[in-house]
Amino acid sequence: MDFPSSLLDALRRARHVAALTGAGISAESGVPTFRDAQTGLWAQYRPEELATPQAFRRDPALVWNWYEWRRSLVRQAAPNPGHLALAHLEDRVPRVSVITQNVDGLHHRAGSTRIIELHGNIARTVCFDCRRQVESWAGDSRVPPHCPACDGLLRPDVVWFGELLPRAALAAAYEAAQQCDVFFSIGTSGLVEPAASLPFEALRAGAVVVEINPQATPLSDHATYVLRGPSGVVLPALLAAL
Ligand code: BJW
Ligand code: ZN
Repeated sequence: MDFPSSLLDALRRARHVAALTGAGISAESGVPTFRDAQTGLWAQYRPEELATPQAFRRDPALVWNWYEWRRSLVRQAAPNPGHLALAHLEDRVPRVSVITQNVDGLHHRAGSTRIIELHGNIARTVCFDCRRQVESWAGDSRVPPHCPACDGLLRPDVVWFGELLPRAALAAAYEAAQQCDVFFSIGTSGLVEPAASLPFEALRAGAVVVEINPQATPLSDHATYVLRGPSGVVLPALLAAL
């Protein structure tokens, strides 16, 4: 795979690289993206319609079971060469910030050290009412189980549409976008705010912005470089070219 020499130079000079990742980076690990049609049991639902507090209020068991199914997919999944290449970029660049919209924890398992999780993590469970984090609900076979503290319903510790992103994570993401030399947007459709604004923030601040995605997105016409292809192929090739 050939890369523009100006891109390789920018990466070799970079002191701080930020990478915004979306569901596409985990696709090659077997974790389905959001805007792909779902399969099997879930084929009749659109993820956008399940990932909301309204959906949870309407049918908590449906939403809980959907997350149980996704938790089982994530448990079986392993980081792919794209996650691993981002982790290894830390050997080349003094500071690498991984800003992820994913809730699957695969960047941690790949060994990245500076990870900003914008939309939470599916492995954690909190109470819908009192927001306490709950570690165990052994013996409670209700679906969803109830909060030991207030009897509210338990839910995954993720950010649904209409909910606020964790304040510290969002602040750290903006800071990384504004301070990095090179900003990657990898495997995200760029449709969901506020994450979708981060590459534009980086552009405004003068960073080189690189999109890695097999498909065009609203960012494509604005990015400094567009690398069309799966991130599990493009990222390792880019690292090797460095
Ligand atoms: C590959 C590949 C391979 C495939 N290699 N690539 C401003 C304007 C309009 C609306 C809003 C706005 N500000 C806020 C809103 C409302 C809303 C929003 O953005 N709506 C839009 C849909 C219009 N945002 C919110 O509500 C956010 N909260 C908020 O802003 O609070 C304040 C506020 C509220 C209300 C109004 C105004 C302000 C919260 C957003 C939370 C998103 N939550 C989810 C679920 C998380 C939990 C879970 O996992 O279940 O996050 S939804 C879902 O979308 C998930 C994802 O993180 C997120 C982004 O999706 P992503 O990662 O981009 O995946 P896909 O599937 O869309 O794309 C995959 C891409 O991969 C594709 O491009 C493929 O081509 C590519 N790909 N294979 C590389 N091998
Ligand atoms: Zn509670």
